[in-house]
Amino acid sequence: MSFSQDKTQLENSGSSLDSIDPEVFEIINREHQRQKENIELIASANFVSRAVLEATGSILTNKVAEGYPGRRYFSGCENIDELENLAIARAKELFGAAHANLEPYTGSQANHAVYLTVLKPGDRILGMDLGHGGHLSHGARFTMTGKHYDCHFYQVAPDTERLDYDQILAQAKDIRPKLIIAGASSYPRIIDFQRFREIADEVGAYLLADIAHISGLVAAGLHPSPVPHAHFVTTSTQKTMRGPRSGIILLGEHSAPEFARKIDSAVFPGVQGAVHVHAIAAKAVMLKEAMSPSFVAYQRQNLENSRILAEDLMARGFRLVSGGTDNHLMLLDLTEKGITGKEAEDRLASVRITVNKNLLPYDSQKPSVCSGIRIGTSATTTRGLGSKEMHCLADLIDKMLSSEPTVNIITKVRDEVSRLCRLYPHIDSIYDHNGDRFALESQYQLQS
Ligand code: DSN
Repeated sequence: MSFSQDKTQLENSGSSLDSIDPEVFEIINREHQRQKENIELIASANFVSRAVLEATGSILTNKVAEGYPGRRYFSGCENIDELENLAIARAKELFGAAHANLEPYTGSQANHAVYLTVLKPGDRILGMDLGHGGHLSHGARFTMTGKHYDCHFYQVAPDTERLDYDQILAQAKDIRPKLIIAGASSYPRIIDFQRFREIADEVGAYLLADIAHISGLVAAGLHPSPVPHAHFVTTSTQKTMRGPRSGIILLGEHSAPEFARKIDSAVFPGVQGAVHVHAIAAKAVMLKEAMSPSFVAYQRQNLENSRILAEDLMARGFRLVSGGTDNHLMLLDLTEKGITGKEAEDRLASVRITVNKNLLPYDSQKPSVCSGIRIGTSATTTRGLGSKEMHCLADLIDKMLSSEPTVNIITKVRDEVSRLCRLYPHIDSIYDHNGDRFALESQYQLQS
């Protein structure tokens, strides 16, 4: 094929992914179908609005930009500068931050930029143990962080399964880390960031608060904010924030004067190259949505759904790590039910309920098996499921996990999942900016 034929094909292709690449089109359609037919209870999952989806898939993906607004390495960035400045201003306003960097590709990249800002190879980090709720990028030995730095870990207390701040202080005094990381991927309780800062100050460490899971709750004022306390705050944006797969770094008034320029240099050119301009646009839209009263209403319902589901499951004999939840997620210990996390994940998947197996504190199982599962309510709440449906979900989970389900039970649970999915269709979540209600509208149009 000649160059001109190739150009003509590109120009004539219009919007038709189906004609250009039927295989990819078909896979996307199948995934769309899967999302429509499954109850999504993975705690890090969510559904973005049509507006966020449009920004993510926009022509901004064509633009190359490196550096920061007004300081670019390529020309033609006048629109991109305006866009990034808008996103930065919104992030600062929403989180009460003095400085925001919107360029990290992910939450992990944001963490790596913080490490590059304050650490040298071999420096000591104290973060939360992966098996107790921490995150891979906080220093697990097989990761880049684990290989480059001297990583130590605090755990939850054996009796309460909660953070024991006195114990963390004692450990910090012993280890003398240069950086302490507060934040988790599977911790169902409030995190006291002020106390973490006091601990960091006592041992002369910097404090990083990684709020990837709870940033939507923080933005809505439903979890204490780390911005006034931590030297650095990082988050991914696709979980409770309900945005694209990306990251943000925030600095408070107290740390911006010292670290604003350093953190920007650490992101670019320190750990990243060109800006994902389409993701900056999607984050700007996400931030605008998060400023609306409907976002606060959504997060309130998310917390209410989580609380109801947790209480219902406990009433049905499930043991929850730490005895419950304060946020959007919970950890079920399945030891007494006689099944592993892996078996539970598979059993629920067979009736189209999606969860993930999860290590529990002091777990005796290996990570590919686990003794528990993690459940979160962010995605189902976006889809519109409310308190009544949480009672129903507790019943379905109980039927599938409390004993080996019969064929009859599996059929009944599958039917009920289908009914819920039809009742609350896979949606764009469009926010009613005139009121406190979040309204749900039109399905994605991929198949129409
Ligand atoms: N951090 C992982 C999780 O919590 O599921 C993926 O983002």
